[in-house]
This record gives sequence, C-alpha cells and structure tokens, in this order.
Amino acid sequence: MAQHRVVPQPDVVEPSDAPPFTITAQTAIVLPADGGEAARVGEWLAALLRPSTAFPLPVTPGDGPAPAGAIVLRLGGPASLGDEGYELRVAADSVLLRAPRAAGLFRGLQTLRQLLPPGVEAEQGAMRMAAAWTAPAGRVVDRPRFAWRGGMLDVSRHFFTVKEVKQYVDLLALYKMNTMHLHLSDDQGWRIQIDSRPRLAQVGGRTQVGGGEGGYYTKQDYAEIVRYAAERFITVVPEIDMPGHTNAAIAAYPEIGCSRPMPAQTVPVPEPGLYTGIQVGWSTLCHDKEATYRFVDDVVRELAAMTPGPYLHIGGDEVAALTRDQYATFVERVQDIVVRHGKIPIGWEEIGKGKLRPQTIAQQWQSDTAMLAVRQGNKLVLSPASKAYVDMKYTPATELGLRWAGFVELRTAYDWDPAALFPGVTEQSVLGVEAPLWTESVSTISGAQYLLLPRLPALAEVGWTAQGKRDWEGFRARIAGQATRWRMLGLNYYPSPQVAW
Ligand code: NGO
Repeated sequence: MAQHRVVPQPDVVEPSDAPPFTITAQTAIVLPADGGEAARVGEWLAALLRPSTAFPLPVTPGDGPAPAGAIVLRLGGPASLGDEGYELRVAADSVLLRAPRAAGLFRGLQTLRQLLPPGVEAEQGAMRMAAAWTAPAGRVVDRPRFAWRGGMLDVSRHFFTVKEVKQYVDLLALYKMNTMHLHLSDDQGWRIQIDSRPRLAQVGGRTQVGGGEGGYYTKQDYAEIVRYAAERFITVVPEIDMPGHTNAAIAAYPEIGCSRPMPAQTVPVPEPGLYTGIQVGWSTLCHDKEATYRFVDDVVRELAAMTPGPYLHIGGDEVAALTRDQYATFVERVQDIVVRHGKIPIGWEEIGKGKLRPQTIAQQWQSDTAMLAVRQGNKLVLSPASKAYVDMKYTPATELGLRWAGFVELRTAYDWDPAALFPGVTEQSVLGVEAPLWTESVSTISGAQYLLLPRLPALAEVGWTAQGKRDWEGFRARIAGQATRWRMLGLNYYPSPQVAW
C-alpha cells in the first residue's frame, strides 16, 4: 500500500508482491481498434511520457493479444464503473486499463501517472538516469463519489491568459476533477467577447483590481480553453454574474444599470465608470427594464452557442441593492432565458429565493440560504467558504488571500463530509463540490498555484473518494508524495506544516 500513494484515494487498491511494471524503449501503448475518444487518451499518455523518458512509445490500435510489455487501454469492464470509473491492472509484463467510457480511461491514466515516479512530469529527461520508470504491481478499481468535482477561477478581479487557464485545467486533470468554472464577469472586468454587445469586452475588459490593464478572451480564445478542457474530459461552466457584480457591464452599457453609488477608489481608470476596488454588493442591473432582459438574452444566447457543456452559471450572489421580490423576479426571468437557449442554469445559493425549475442547480457558499433550494428539491454544488474557498489565507501569516471566512489550513480543507455539512442536506441532494479561487488578492499564476496546492487535491478527494475510505492521516501521508511532482511541473505550493513533506 505504501507504494500506492494516489490522490484522490481510489475506491479499491489491491497491492501485489509481484515485481513492478517497467516502461522501456520497447513499450507500446495499445488502444481499442476502433480508436475514437480512446485514441486521444492514448496520445495524451504518450505526450506525457515521451519527453521525460525519451522512449518512442508508439500508440497502436489493436484488439488482439497485447504485445509483451505494453500499456493496454480497453473500453469495457462492468457498467457499474459508470462514466468515470476504471479498473487498472499493473503486472510485471503489462498494464491493462479498462473503463466503460473514454473519460474513465483518462481518469485511470492519472492513477497510472501517479504510480510512476515524479520524474515522468519533467519536460526534459531530468530524472532519466536517476530512476527506473516503474509502477508497482497491483489492481485498482475506482469510481467517483460525486458527479461534479470542480475548480473555479475568477478571471474578472484579475485577468489570466489562456495559457494560464490551461495550467489550472492541467491541475484539475491530475486530480480527476471534471469541471472548470470560469467567473467571466464582475464589477472589475468583463472577460468574454460578445459580438452583439462589443463594448462589454472593449470597455468592460479594460481594467482589473488595482488598476492593471485587464483583458478578455476572444471567442477563439474561449474555444481553445473549451477544447483543451474537453481533451481532459473537463466541462467548462461559464459564469456571467447577475444582477449584482455587474459594474463592468454597466460601464459599457449604462442604460441597464441601477446601482448604488460606487465606493471610492484610489487609482485612475481608463474609461469613466470602471471600478478597480474590491467592495461588493453595490452594483445591480435594473430588474424592471426590458433593456436589461434584452441584454441578458444577447449575452446568454452567444455564450450558450460557444459552450458545448450543459451548464450556464448566472451568478446571483450578494445583491444588496434589490428587494427580495425584485431579486426573485430577476432570477426567474434569467433562468427562463438560460433554459430557452438550451442550458441548465446554475447560480450561487441566493437564487433559491426565486422559484427554481427542477433542473436548476444552486451553488452553496456561505449560509443556509442554500436550504431554500434544497427545500424546492434542487441539487447543490457545495463550496463552503470556510472549507472550500481556496482564496482564504492558510494562516494569519499567509501573504496572499482573504480572511473573511476564516483561515483554511490543509486539514480544514480536507476534513469534512459533504453529506454531513448541513442538517437536511443528504448525499442525494449533493451533486458535488467545487473549490472557488477568487482573485481579489491574486494576480499571478504562481500565486494562484500557491493557494491551490495542496488544497485543490484535498477537495478533489472530498469529491472523489467515499467517506469511509478516506481519513486525514492517510491523506497527509499521500499528499506528501505529490510535492516532488509539483516541483517537476514547476508549480508553486504552500508547504503546510501539517504535512511531513
Ligand atoms: C464571495 C463573493 C465574491 C468574493 C468572494 C471572496 C461569493 C459567491 N461572492 O463569494 O464576490 O470574491 O466571496 O472570497
């Protein structure tokens, strides 16, 4: 078991005393004959291993007996493994990975990846001489507890490039997460091109917290993010936060705005009406103007068209400038617009104040207003700020991060059960978990990594591993093994004193 240090902890691990599997210059990767999505998965593995091992690792289709020494990927295995489950058998002379779906093959490869030495992550064969490319023998049978395991990146408070977003996606992939939530708009910046409303990106995208130059994604950029994520079986969930957190949109189209006065800000802005501070709750779209709903329809229509995933996030958090009824009416109308454009609405927990359609998802973050959604029979994604907000400081000494929800050390991020968070919230009402990375205090990808590692893998395990099969001591031992991997990948991380790294 000591050698099977995998995060998140798999459902079943049966170690074996047999000798390990070794990747050599002769190793081939064998795919199902009719390739399909499985072919991509095989190419992904070859692309990971070729630079570090310098072996050719040919990827070949074939259903016959596998050549000796091969890594074999097969579609199949018990249907009970579901969309993302897999079975991995590692023996001295072969690796056999089986899954009913290509996504399961990809998740299973992350297990194989973690069973191999951290040197596989090196871009050049830094460890080539130092390590044998071995994986311990044994059998792993695995499937996730929850269907939604996500990470959020707030690209509005500070803008992150496509390349940086991809680095976040890579982290999600390594820990078998399947959802990338992009917070694309807020008071400080609008980050997505909308052709029917060009000023959103051109004006609303021009700055960020602290007055930097901001930025936005063209439709092509966004398509590239979606493609890259899909290659890793990760769904992109775009968020346009409404009716609050909308100052950047209102700066571009003032006729839709009914905000309270803007809080004072200290830096000059490139266009009148833009905001670079970090106060929340004061901005709002006008709930009673048809212009607002024409605007929402334009944005949702274009965003839905460029998003292959089923969800569209409508925000809905922290609206101090509307009454409860005004807010509820707004949410209900926007919910209908999202459905009309073929997507499933998701919003922060406050949306439960409106009448929700059965499919709509509420994202819990702060209080028991999440129960308003649960009582209507709607499912929750859990992001409790005191545990899952990776923008909180680890300790009072952490330079980056906020502290309003408390300090979130690694154990705090790990040691909780989604089905026991609130009375009345059972396993059945939980769709999954998500770690939001808000970026008021974070402007670089290396800062983002520091806040994500090691807490993102902790949350990944909360979402993936059955409650009875995980515990803090086990996680503590396994996460220590990840640090060398992060260093190989060039990732920044917080060396929590709670772990013997
Ligand atoms: C809150 C707020 C965000 C902040 C974040 C900072 C939600 C859902 N709304 O979470 O605007 O950025 O806290 O931690």
